[in-house]
Amino acid sequence: MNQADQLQRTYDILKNMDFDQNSVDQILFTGCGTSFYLASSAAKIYQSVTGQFAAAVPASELFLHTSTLIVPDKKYLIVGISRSGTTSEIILALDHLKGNDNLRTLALTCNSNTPMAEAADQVIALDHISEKSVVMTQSFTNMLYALQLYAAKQNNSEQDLAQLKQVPGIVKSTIMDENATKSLADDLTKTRFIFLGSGSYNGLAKEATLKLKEMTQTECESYSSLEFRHGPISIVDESTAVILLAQNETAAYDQELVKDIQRLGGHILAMGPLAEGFQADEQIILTDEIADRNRHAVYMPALQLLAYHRAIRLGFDPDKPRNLTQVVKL
Ligand code: F1P
Repeated sequence: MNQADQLQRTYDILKNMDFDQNSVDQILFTGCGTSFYLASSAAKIYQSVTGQFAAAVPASELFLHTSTLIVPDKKYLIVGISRSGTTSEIILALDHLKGNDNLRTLALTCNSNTPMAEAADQVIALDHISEKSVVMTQSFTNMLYALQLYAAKQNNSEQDLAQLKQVPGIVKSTIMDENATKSLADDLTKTRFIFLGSGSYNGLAKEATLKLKEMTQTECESYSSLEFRHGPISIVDESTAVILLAQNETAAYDQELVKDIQRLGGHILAMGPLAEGFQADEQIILTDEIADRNRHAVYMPALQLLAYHRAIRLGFDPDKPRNLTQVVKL
């Protein structure tokens, strides 16, 4: 619930940082688990803001399958993301790539006193985020926001920076509205959850899925929104809840998708800058005063709270997911 204040501190840190221009052929964003889902959104945001090739890859792939990702003679920036800075795979990946003159590294972490931060050429340190929970919540939102500010700075995009500056205030005014997430979380007739988001919002849909899985051990899935119609839609019935991360860019298709799912008995919670008259079972209407590419952090608290309320409703301790520790080590 204190994400708005933390986002403001993240803004102040990024505002005062200078970055080298990236004269590289490709940027690879990498991390594990939540930090990998963050990487997948961040890569798409970075590419759409700067026009420079960017992709995301799980940190393990960088040392297990290097030749599928890194081509000799091309220049790369590796952006390593890790709340703890100590997850085994991210350290192994950076160690494995050390000594390659075509590579530079940028670390994004909530703990700058770590081997990952020491190994990187430059560090974005969000040490004000000291989450005690196993499950990542505000660390995800803040690291995502930091990478959006980074992309806008790299592109000298005053308009994006001005819009991103509004994000902490928008989160502050929307975070207390828990009605839609709580009523869905409390509805025990819904036993199957699907999260849909496309483009840079697909990483958010995957992260929302992981939150629900970690906090409640519910089997749930995520898809790129329209992909859901190509097969997975066959599982929809009255026990299915679909959470759609809508955007202005996808508006022409979002309403039809909702209708298709409702026709099959599915229950829809739509979130985003929904136009007047948009129909869904439940709605969380988010501002359209900032562009799709800058609005991501505003969706996150509601998605995290859905998992939190569901965990409480089911009698689980959301801070103690089964089979998971705060840092996963090999
Ligand atoms: C990432 C991670 C999370 C997971 C759990 C343990 O760690 O594996 O994905 O949900 O919170 O940590 P990190 O590399 O970002 O510290």
